[in-house]
Amino acid sequence: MSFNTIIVEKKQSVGIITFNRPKAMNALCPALFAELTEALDELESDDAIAAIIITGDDRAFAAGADIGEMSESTYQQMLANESLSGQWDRIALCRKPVIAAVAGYALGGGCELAMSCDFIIAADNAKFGQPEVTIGTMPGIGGTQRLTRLVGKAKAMDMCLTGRMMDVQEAERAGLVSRIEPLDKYFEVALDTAKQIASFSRPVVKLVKEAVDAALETTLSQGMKTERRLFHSTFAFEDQKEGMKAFIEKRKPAFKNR
Ligand code: DAK
Repeated sequence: MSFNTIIVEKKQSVGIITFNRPKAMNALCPALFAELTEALDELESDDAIAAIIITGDDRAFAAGADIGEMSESTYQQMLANESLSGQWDRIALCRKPVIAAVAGYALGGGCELAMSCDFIIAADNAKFGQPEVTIGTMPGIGGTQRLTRLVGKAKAMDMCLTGRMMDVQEAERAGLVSRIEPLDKYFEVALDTAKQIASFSRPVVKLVKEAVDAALETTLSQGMKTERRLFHSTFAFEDQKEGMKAFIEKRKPAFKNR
């Protein structure tokens, strides 16, 4: 796969997408959204890939939409672009686990893309924010919705209304980030984590992801029912038999993804 705004690599069973517009702090131009979508389509359909990492560079995961490209857009154009909404939500629609490995700035659309991953492993220099209000607009691809679900109303309002950034410690305390790692290690940790997830039974991983996602979409009692049914269905997999048998026999399981 060859792209201009991203780099796509495969390391064992992990697909890695790296934003590659370093001069513009990985600002998200339309070409990048299109390439990100194409890369995710390809990685999702590749049976050799079991988990995906999305990352940027040490200075920026992504500093938001490309303001230069967006500045002269009209209401009519924005509305017409709604047909591209599948691109902006492509990460969230991915059925394979997606980890955001974030260093530096994750602002505006950058923060929104990181939040649409399954979880965020961040470097100790990471900063998160929804600064759109400071440039006369507002979040448009999930900032007011995902951030509120992740960190609660008080912090989401604070960030969206003032545009202030959260440093990584605050982001971890608030529940936006799952782990903080030193800048020279965060990617390695994300890769090891993706490999660990990839070593488990793929259909089981898929159900786990589906169940956790359901928690944000439904009531507690409905979510509990969904979880119970998905739990029951793991007993239809050979991998459940193998996993438990391996535990009893004190050996590593050999999952077959079925
Ligand atoms: N767009 C374009 N260029 C950007 C950029 C951005 N968002 N962020 C940084 N750059 C460029 C700068 O212009 C500069 O370029 P040169 O001058 O060197 O050519 C270079 O990156 C380095 O930036 P700075 O010189 O500003 O570096 P600093 O270290 O001083 O500051 C910063 C770093 C990240 C704090 C600062 O650059 C900054 O505040 N950037 C803008 C952050 C921001 O406001 N982001 C939100 C953008 S709005 C949607 C799709 C997407 C979105 C919404 C809807 N749909 C399609 C529905 C998303 C919207 C947004 O994200």
